[in-house]
Amino acid sequence: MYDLIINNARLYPMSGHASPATQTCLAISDGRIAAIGETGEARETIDARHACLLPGFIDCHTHAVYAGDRADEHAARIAGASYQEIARGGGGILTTVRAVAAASEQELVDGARPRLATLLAEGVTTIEIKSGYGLDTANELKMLRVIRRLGTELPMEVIATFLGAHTIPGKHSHESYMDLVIDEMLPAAVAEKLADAVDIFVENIAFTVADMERLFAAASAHGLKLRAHTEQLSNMGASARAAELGALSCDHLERLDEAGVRAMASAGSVAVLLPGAFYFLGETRLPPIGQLRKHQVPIAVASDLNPGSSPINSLLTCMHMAATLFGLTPAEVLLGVTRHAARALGLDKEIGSLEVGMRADFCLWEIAAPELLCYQLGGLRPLAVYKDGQRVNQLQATKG
Ligand code: DI6
Ligand code: FE
Repeated sequence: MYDLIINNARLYPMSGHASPATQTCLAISDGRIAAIGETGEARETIDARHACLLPGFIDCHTHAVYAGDRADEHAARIAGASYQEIARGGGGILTTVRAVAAASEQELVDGARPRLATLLAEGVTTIEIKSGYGLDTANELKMLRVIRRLGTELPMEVIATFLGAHTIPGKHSHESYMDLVIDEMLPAAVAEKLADAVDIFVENIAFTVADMERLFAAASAHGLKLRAHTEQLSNMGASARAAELGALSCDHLERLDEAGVRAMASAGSVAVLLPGAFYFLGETRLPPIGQLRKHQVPIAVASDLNPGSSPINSLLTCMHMAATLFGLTPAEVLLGVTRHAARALGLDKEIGSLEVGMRADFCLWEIAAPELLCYQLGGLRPLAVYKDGQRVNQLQATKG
């Protein structure tokens, strides 16, 4: 006796490719996929009426916990200032750091909850959220606790990434800040089990490749997964080194060169592309999509939701941008928010595709084909969202 059977679905398992399966039913027990293509007895049976059934989407790179906004900096950039100029002048990330310091844990939870609920309503069942607007031990831990609380308050999987190395607060030298991150913040986060991974912003306005090597050595010793923001604004050779050191993903990558692509390919590191930041910062240089394809680097797509470079509370919008701005095929985009996004989180045995034994995180979409999700901008919502086999949305369907 299964817990749930979904019949008459057009199944898109996203295991290896983005094509539909020949089977039309999915059986669920104990929150996991128990069978594909076999019917039987179940406590509940649902007729999907030929809706498309896809894995729940995974937004594998966000900064969704923050306070305040940066609309004035947006206006300054429209008037000609660059993101780097604003950052060097004490604005940018530091503007949000001040707002987060002034906010309580409860205020941060209350601010982030509707952002996550909006993503959930779009079919996002797993979200990764980074700290990085604390930049001192108390505030980094506060952010990480907020991220953990969101995971208990919402029916979503929330993955916490420690990004203490986001930028250098004014009162610190480069070295003294890295000492604080590695010797104080990281062990404290580990002691409270507040982080699943570490990340670092390797950039000419932030941290060096040598800083990343130090952080990764310490984080690996604590058993954390490794991620890195690399080659977004300048080419520092950081992706190649991150991949060699075992980073699950390198993210942004507009300035990645072929040597970096090769290193990522041989290490199996995922290229996480963030078209929302490309769009919002008015970037013109594209990530090297052709080379990523040529060397078969798995590509993921995420929202980068944050108040400075991607104030875009919609993974579907970023999926559309990945197709229209980056030229990814709809199949690449769909794998980028399912299987490859799971791999960027090190969770591809659990989520991101529909295979027997994996978690029953999936959505029903009343659309002609999943390609519609990269084609139509706005107005698309899944008919039903299931997390661990439980229905977690109660929304009206929107037909594409
Ligand atoms: N790269 C980004 O695009 C975000 N962080 C990062 O390392 C921007 C964060 C911000 O501007 O608040
Ligand atoms: Fe980011």
